[in-house]
Amino acid sequence: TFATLAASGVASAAKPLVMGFSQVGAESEWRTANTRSIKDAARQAGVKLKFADAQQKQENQVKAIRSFIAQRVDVIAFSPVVESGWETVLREARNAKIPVILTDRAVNTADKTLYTTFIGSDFVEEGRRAGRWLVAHAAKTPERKLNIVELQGTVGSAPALDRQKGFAEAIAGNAKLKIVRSQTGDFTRAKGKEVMEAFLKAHGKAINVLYAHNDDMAIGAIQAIEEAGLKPGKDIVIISIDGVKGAFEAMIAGKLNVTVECSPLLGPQLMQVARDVVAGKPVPKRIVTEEGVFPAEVAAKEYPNRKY
Ligand code: GYE
Repeated sequence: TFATLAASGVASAAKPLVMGFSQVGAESEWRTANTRSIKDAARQAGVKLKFADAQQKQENQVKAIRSFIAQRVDVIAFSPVVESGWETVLREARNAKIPVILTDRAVNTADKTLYTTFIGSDFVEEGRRAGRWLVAHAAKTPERKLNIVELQGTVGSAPALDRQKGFAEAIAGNAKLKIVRSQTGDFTRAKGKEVMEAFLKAHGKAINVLYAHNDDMAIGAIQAIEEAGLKPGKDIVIISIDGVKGAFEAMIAGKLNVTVECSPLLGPQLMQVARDVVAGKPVPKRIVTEEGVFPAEVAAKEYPNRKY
């Protein structure tokens, strides 16, 4: 197993643990906070971090992982941009006896022994939370039908697939709620705005609800909605995910209705788990982040407590 293999190569007190980390990119406020958390936690834990930004491209991540293997780092951690296509490179890491920790996003390899553990959120549950909020909201509105448009995250990424699934599950069977359009905005503000403009062109005032897989796309869409002469948060109810400061600001301004929290502050946990893995200690296969739901009504009160 990794544990026994890794134990033989345990970093001595004099030699700091070396971690290669391949980050998705810098596509959102969430990601910026995640990168900061990882870098700060590494510094505090005395971990030597080799950090590579993949600019949302799987091929760049594969290259980075291969370079970490060539450099013989103690542990590799990464946040996979998409779920599939990792078997080959993960086998190379295993052959080199370097343990791999997944953070934030999951892979869908059949062989679960290709990585040691996965630290991150339950994205399906986040989608359900968003859907449940809408079901409760819909029960209080007089309209007979609510048309929903969905801004999806990066195609093939775990959070896009899971947030779509959880939301669909939570609204299924509610005759009032219907998704009329669903398209990717790649988790960025610019794309969120662009795709929302297209949604508005096609459906205009018929759109009642926007479900965005992250806050940044919602913030981009808010601009598009305002430019179309409509009131975000009122004419179109907006639900998003992450809980970044920008979302709280939008809620305080009355332009966003609710954000479902997804914590990017995974750094301290990652460093602890990396130490345990390299020391040969057993670690759980799945470590789930704890998070909540923040409707606009509590935004002003919660804002000062937000850490990202
Ligand atoms: O929600 C989004 C970011 O993987 C959970 O990636 C992460 C997502 C997050 O771009 O803002």
